[in-house]
Amino acid sequence: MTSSWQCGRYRISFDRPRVMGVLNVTPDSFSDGGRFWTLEAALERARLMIEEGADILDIGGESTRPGAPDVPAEVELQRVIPVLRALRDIRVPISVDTSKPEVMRAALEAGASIINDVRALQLPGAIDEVRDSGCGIILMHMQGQPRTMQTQPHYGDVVEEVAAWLEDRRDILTNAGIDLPRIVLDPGFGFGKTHAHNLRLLRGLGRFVQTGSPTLAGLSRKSTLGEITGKDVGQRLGASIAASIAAVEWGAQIVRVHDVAPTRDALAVWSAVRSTRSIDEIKKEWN
Ligand code: HH2
Repeated sequence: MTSSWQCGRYRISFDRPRVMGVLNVTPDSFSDGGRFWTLEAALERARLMIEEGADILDIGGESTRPGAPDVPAEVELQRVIPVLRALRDIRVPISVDTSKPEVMRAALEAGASIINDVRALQLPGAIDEVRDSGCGIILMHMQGQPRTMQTQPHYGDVVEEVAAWLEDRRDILTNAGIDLPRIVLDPGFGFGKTHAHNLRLLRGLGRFVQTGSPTLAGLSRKSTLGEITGKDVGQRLGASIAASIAAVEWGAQIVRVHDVAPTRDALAVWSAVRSTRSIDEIKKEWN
């Protein structure tokens, strides 16, 4: 198992679970669309998440919620690049959530250290954009495309199929000359998956651990949590924390969340319960 992740000038260690804070600079994201839409609001949100202890920020300029329309590259660039430029000097690595090669190039030039691609670098030219940059890469699995992915997702063995697909994508990258320690895998909760598929994947994260690459889990506020609890998207904090804890318990190294501070608190307590180390050591690790 890779015990750290190489992301440009950063090396993220997995001596404890890492919290990736989500910043959607979009009008239509499923849980926070329109809230961090101006540059000022986006920067305020970014600074708050850093203060709360986010290990990584993930900035997105296109919603990938079920049914979301495609956004032209110029629009995505206008949303994401000014935020990146303004955050250039912050002390945490910034990830950009995009599938478009031209956005990847501009984001890396503007200081991003990670490219998070829900399409796993499948668009023509995407691999070339990231290859020589040294950036970290998140390869996520999605069945179909956002517009239609929830219509009728179908798998034989969802865990095996998703993990094997990600291993194949990872092989394509390493054969193209991208070093393994730059790559993180993500089963893509909610991306062409039913609620049952999502739960099966969560219980099956051990299979992703066996790939030897770090695993990221993004369950925060997602509809499966709403289905279980009957809560609207704004009321899913407890459910999201439980999902993050379950994910790290099953082997995820990174959780992608909208609510950084409560997730960190929960993970610190989880670490203390699981570990035989002293509380002082745990506090040092998390504060
Ligand atoms: N989920 C979303 C977006 N990007 N990236 C990865 N690697 N993993 C995920 O699970 C993931 C992701 C969807 O969440 P959000 O960004 O909050 O919503 P939207 O796509 O509507 O902006």
